[in-house]
Amino acid sequence: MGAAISDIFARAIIDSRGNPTVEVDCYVDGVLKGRAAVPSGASTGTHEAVELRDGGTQWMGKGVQEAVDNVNGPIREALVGMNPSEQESIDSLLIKLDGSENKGSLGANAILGASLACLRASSDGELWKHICHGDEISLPVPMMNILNGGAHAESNVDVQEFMVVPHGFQSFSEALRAGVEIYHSLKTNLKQEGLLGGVGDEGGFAPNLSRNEEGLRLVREAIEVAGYAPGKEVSIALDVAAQEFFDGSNYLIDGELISGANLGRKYSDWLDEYPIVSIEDPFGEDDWDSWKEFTSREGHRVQIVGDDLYVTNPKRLEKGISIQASNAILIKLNQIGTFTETMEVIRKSREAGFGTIISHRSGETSDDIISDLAVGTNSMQIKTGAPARSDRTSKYNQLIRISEEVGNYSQLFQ
Ligand code: 2PG
Ligand code: MG
Repeated sequence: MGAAISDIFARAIIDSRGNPTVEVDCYVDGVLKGRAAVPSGASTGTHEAVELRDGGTQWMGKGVQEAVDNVNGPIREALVGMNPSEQESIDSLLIKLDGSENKGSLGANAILGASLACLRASSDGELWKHICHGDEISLPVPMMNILNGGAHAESNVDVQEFMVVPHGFQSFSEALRAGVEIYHSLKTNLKQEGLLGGVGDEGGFAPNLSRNEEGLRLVREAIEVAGYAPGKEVSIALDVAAQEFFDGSNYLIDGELISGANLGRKYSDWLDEYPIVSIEDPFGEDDWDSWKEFTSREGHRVQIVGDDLYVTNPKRLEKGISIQASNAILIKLNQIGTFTETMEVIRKSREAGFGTIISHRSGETSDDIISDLAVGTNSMQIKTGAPARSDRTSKYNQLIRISEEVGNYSQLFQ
């Protein structure tokens, strides 16, 4: 007789934006062995798996009682008695139990919480070791979002995330230190220019700027002032999240309505001028033609990442691979809803030669599972916000702990 799940229990907790979210506990043979909390997006793709919210007046309509009840009812009933190490069977049972295309019956938030609580319960010791099965691994290069705009900030900046990518280092800890120093130098510079206001949802500063390009200038300057070489040691990554300013035909950026082709040219100008190594969601989630044109023209010199485009969904990814819409994918567990499906998407992306970036959501908890996932799958890149606020630093801090055992640092963008 192997170990058996003896109980599954869910509760509503509060996330980093002050909204309720689902947390699930998994008990094995009467002992609490695994706990997982579910994150939540703001600039969500329409093709994502469904996050069940109660609506109504309580919790501003964002309650998750129904999702919690689904875990404590049908999901618990289905999983009790199973061996927690049978992750694939657990996940396919959860998918079958839900029965819908997009996990809209039980809720992807209910399903993911259960899937990840079982994953944690099945690993004796460090989760990243459990995921990697002894394969060669390295610490991921972090994409650190230090200047926030778009749906994550109350500013006039259209681009959602201006990130620094400290790639030119021998170890994760040196890279992290560079990112932290740049974060502080940006703060000082913004203060001097009278631009320092609040911070956005992911801990980055959220100034009002005359043009989006000003964000690039400020970040490059912050890299220099901190004493690092832009492009050589530290580069820039953007998440444009362009769907947020797409009207179905044109893009409203810098106060002007422009076509996808012209937006692509604007990015090319930025690539000529700034050390940008990665651009995420440069176009809308169904504007495949613009993606394809831009990737064929610029894919040789920049990583082009699909987030809202793919929503970690194997079918959308297949389409993207077949037309070469991008050369990389953002991986978010809650966009698809189970651990097994996420691993499948990572495998498919690798086979196609796509880069993989494991990502947080703008609404987070202290759960640091994405750090273990990034190392365990050897994804080489992680995106998890500013190096500030404990919902973001919990991930960086877990990577510091892992780096005490794993010396290799990602050689990407070298
Ligand atoms: C994104 C994410 C995370 P959200 O667009 O990549 O940074 O934002 O969780 O709001 O979708
Ligand atoms: Mg994104």
